[in-house]
Amino acid sequence: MSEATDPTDPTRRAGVNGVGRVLVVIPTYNEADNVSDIVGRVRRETPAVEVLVADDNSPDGTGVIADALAATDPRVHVLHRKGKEGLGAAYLAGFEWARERGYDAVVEMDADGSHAPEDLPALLAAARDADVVIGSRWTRGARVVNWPLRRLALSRCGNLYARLALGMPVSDATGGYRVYRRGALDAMDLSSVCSQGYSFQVELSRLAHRAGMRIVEVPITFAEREHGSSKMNALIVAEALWRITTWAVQDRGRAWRRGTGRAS
Ligand SMILES: Nc1nc2c(ncn2[C@@H]2O[C@H](COP(=O)(O)OP(=O)(O)OP(=O)(O)O)[C@@H](O)[C@H]2O)c(=O)[nH]1
Ligand SMILES: [Mg+2]
Repeated sequence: MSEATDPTDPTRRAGVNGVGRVLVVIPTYNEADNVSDIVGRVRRETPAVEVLVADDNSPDGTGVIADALAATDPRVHVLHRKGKEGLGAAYLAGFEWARERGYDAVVEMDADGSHAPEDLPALLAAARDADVVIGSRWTRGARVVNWPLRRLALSRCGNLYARLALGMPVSDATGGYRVYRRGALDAMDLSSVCSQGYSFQVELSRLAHRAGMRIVEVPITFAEREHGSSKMNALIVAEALWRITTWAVQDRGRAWRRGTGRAS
């Protein structure tokens, strides 16, 4: 039995101080130029964590590269999915994989290098006293590097809208660099999640907020990807706008029914 599959192995049980066993889930679609670099950086930066690459059968062979990484490092795992179903579905599958195997916390991280593994120790340190940690681009001390003005504007406006519409005290509700403690995953009704793209992050922020989870934001340095291409498109933005508006209307309806004494 290898170190990574032996539950009695002391180094494996120890995990990250104050947090426990941590699985970093990295969803990939056509990230052949990035996957080795990001997995290597995560493992070097935080040797106590394990990594799960959740690949949607990328035509560029990302899954094959990930398999080669897993073959040489027992703390790297690969979840091969049938085809492209969106970031949200890949994360939910990764969360389920982690829960089935008893991890204490799950990290969300993009494969394209936008989320620096060098920031991970700070996120994990914050997770000792939080249910959810969000690596934030829009909090004091954060930096956004090489992003075109139109992307900056989109992120700022999207976050402002999400915060006002949903009443969440979160500065970067669309950010995808996060830590969820196991208790948070258990408390949030993940079976209700319907987002596929960007709005997945907003939806999970909302679920965590509604479940009364302690959400802490940590400043990160976010950099534009250098290799490969973005999967962001107008449809993903439209989905986010539509869903945030729908949730805001539902929340107000619920508040109104509570105020008038009708059941929600
Ligand atoms: N498994 C899986 N991963 C995906 C899918 N779509 C995007 N990803 C991954 O999700 C992460 C974020 O995707 P990006 O294309 O970088 O999108 P983004 O970060 O929202 O947008 P940019 O800021 O433009 O890069 C990357 O690791 C992608 O490979 C998908 O359908 N399935
Ligand atoms: Mg990206």
